[in-house]
Amino acid sequence: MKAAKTLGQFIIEKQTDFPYAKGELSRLLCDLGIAAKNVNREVNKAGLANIIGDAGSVNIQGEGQKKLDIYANEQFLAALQCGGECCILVSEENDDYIYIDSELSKNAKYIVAIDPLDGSSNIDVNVSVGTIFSIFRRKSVNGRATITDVLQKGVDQVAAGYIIYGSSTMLVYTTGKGVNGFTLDPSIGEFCLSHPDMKIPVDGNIYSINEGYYRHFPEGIKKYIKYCQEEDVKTQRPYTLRYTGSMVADLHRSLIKGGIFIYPISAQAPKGKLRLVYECNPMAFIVEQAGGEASNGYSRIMELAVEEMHQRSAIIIGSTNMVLKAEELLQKY
Ligand code: AHM
Ligand code: MG
Repeated sequence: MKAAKTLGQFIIEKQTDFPYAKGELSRLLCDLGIAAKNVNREVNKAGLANIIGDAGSVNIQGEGQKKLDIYANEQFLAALQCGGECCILVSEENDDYIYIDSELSKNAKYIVAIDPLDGSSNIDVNVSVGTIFSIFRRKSVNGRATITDVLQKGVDQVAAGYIIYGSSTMLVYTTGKGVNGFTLDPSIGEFCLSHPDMKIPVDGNIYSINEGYYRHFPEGIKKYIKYCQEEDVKTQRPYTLRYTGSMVADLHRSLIKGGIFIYPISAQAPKGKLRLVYECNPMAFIVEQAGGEASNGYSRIMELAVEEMHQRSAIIIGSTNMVLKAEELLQKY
């Protein structure tokens, strides 16, 4: 029997896609994989240890932090500090960006933006959660990297990925040459290539949106929801609704089966809820690389100007034909 390729082996093998690569991005991706394994271990024993529930603190977005949000944030920060390839970390859990000041990182070129534990309210009820990461190369050459290095558009990402802590744990990433998925084999403690060259179906029949906020959505989104619910054999409508409250889980399903995920602007969230830098952009990079689309309804997500680290955006993302239809109705009404 042929042994499965591990994440580490795959990353090193793919380094030749970038002829001038010195292995720094490869090492950075491996560091993120190690932190993911630590977080996975804690997520898996959440019910046993005293790590479920609120930490009693609030992050910059005014959201209550879970103990595991903080643990995951510390794990990723520690891995990047030890690795020496990252000069700045931007995290959903920290108001400001963090300089990685270690002797090892004095020549580090990369900036990592991360949502350490997305969908963390689902931890207490054993529903899948995830980690989302985005990687940029700093633009400035000398001195400390600055806020300008941090505020880059999605199109400038050099890599992005997510980890889903689900019925199995998977790491999915892209460096701009397709998307590959790795499943954690707990018996050897390694992520192994299980989903090579992932492609999102062009069409789908699953839609994912928090319909509880229906009354507060823009007219075009209401029209799209009604379109999803209409009977039409040719387009397999009515579509099925699936919404977990974990974007990583909902998008992972869309990537594999086809589908659309929408978090629009609404009366309560006039700029949308999800964060552009460490939620929308990395997911947009992955979905586009798998052949899908990601927009805010009017413009491509990855081309949106980034004015501040914790900026929010509406997002319509998934199978191309579904995204195009939702955009069409949003723009019409
Ligand atoms: P979080 O990063 O604070 O966990 O919030 C992001 C999550 C997404 O994973 C999910 O799609 C969305 O928030 C759910 O929000 P809502 O409960 O408003 O539908
Ligand atoms: Mg999140």
